[in-house]
Amino acid sequence: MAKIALITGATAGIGEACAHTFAREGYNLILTGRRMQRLERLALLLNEKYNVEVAISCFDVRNKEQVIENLQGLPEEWKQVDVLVNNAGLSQGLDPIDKGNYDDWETMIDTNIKGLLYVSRVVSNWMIDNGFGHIINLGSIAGKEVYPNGNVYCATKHAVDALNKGMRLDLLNHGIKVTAVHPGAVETEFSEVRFKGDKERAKKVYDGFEPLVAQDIAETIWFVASRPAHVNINDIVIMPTAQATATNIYRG
Ligand code: NDP
Ligand code: 8X3
Repeated sequence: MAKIALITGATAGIGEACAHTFAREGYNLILTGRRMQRLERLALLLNEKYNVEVAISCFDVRNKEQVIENLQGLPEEWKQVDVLVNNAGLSQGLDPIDKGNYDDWETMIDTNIKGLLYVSRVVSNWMIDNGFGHIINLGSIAGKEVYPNGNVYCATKHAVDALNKGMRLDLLNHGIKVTAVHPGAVETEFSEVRFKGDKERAKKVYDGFEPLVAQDIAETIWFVASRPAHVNINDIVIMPTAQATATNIYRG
């Protein structure tokens, strides 16, 4: 029987690249996100290209009831999840703490921390019942360092780092693997979302150096997921060669 990967935030960027990569490796997929049309298009494409089965679950990770209802509503056979990629996440704004936008703060905290928790709560129970599973959490270099005006986004990714460690401890006796993947700059829709659709400003983030692309992270996640059963990679930081720290980028 084909293995199953559940990928949150599969409508763009790293999540979408993970969907392609796991499908290429023969996994059936549960893909989630808020943009139904993108999910439908991707499901069709992956089914045709790789002959894998794809289930779609469209919800906002910030809405606890929606998360529980949609995931628990999946047919039982889809709950045999081998790999959960906790990828859905975002940054909003880049303001100093004294000028921070309350809505931005809440969106980041609700998505990156609470959303990840809601999904993990449901899926970790399936994994416990199944007796197997691997949770891969998308952290960030922002979860290892704090940079000017990154305040709340960095706090949410530090929380992911802590939750990653906590999950590993709590799920240890169930044989469930837990890994965090922490990327530096990856050119996706991330900066466009951070700067609320300002494409010019978003593009500048990646000016003058070669950033990572989503596929670089998807291949890393696949590497982590495909280690032998007795091997767990706890934590991995992956940066563009031109980036030494969150703010130290060599732009030629
Ligand atoms: P993208 O903006 O390209 O993709 C983000 C994904 O998250 C989308 O599929 C989006 O789907 C989903 N998402 C966002 N909010 C919600 C929500 N409330 N409910 C459900 N899904 C949601 O960004 P990336 O691919 O770059 O980001 C993926 C992850 O990687 C994030 O956790 C990010 O913090 C992390 N990361 C990114 C880095 C980068 O430089 N790009 C570096 C380090 C970490 P939809 O809008 O359809 O809901
Ligand atoms: C995304 C990378 O440096 O913009 O998590 O925080 S950074």
